Amino acid sequence: MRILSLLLLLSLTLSTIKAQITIELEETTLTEREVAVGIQVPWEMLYGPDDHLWITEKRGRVLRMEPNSGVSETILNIENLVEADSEPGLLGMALHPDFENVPKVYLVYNYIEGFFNIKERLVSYDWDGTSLTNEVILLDDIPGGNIHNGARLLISRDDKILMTTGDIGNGGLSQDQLNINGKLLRINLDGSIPDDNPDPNSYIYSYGHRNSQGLAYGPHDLLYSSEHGAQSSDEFNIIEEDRNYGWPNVQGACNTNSEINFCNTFNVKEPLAEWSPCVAVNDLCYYDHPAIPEWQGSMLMAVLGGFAKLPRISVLKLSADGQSVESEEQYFKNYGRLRDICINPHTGAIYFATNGNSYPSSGPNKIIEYRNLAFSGVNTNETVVNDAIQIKSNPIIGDQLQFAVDPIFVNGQYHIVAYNGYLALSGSITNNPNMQLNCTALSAGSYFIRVINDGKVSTKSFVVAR
Ligand SMILES: [Ca+2]
Ligand SMILES: [Ca+2]
Repeated sequence: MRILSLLLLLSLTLSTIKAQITIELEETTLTEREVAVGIQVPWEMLYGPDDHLWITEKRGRVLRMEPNSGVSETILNIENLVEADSEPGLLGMALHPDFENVPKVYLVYNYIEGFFNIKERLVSYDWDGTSLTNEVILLDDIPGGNIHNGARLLISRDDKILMTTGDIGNGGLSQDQLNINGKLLRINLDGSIPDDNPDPNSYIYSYGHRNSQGLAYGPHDLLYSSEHGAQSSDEFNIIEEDRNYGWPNVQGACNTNSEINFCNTFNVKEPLAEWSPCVAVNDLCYYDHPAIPEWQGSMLMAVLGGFAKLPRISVLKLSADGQSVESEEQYFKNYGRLRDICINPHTGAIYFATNGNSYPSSGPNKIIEYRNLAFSGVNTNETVVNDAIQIKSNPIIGDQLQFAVDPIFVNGQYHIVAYNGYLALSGSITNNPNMQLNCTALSAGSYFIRVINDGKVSTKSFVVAR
């Protein structure tokens, strides 16, 4: 009987341990939670200002998932439109920067035209609170291929759509200024060409790319991209307007005789870091949230594994000026291929999407969360106070952000966090519950204020519309 009790206790203990997988950073413990399983190859995953995860499934669906329960609804099914064999599919997604007032969703997918001619298009849909409706084609007839279709989307700080295109297996296209493959495109939200593009008659913003599938802003509003190399030289770049990134003449750094010649002639921008053999670098997300201090100021990069078979999340610690990578730490190597990552702006938790152990994904594909429970109020004495922050004139149009806090937060701290997770502003609440901040540094988009004082915490969302 005593042995039975011991065995029962042991099995209970083991099951408790299994339920609480953790990793230890220097001072922070991150706890795993399986949010959802069975996604049919998640490609893009965003944390929306509606506090839901927005996920594209490569086969042609968009899911909207409640991140605590993992319950999701299919809000768009265009499997009949989407070509999803091999690398093509429903791929990139971005939400309008003022989503609460302009609930538009931008998507990129591949389709078949004529006799198995693969194409790619950029479209917008309207979110009506239940589903995505009213497809509008913004950019059509982009040449696609069985491989290298780019398709990562990001809305720029000045409200343009940034879209990567791949070389579709034909490297010569990347240096051809008359072809939009192998490029980073800059597009107005209505699909027209911005008149301040390098060439006002072209969507092309930068060129010489092979197949870039990671785009994110980092410190000082620098724009970063990841890019798949051929067999070697996966790249991590800073994107500058009208610059040449070398492909197919240059792979990675300019370090062979022919590369050095080409780089000098065509002013090639070299990567900050490169990986050989290729590890298949993918989604990027800048981490500057106070929840995980060890990772602040780092770019998180989802890595599929590639030839090297080394899937992981790479934490790329950036220098203070953002111009170099100081170190790389690797985490989460035992989940198979990792395609995408996003950040919960409230808790600082990260979510990553797994893509199985083999291409294009045998599954099971999961959404996994890692969170510092000590930050978010769990296991601490932090008390959440509701309705303790008032924001004047939300959405914010001018350059002043005015908010009032309950007097219990006077002498506390405030953090203003963007909905993609980066810490935009922070400071002290001194003596006066009425705060007025210069917010010219905040670009259009969704944010929230988090105030904390003496074990009490409160948050409030707002929008900057410019
Ligand atoms: Ca390059
Ligand atoms: Ca090289």
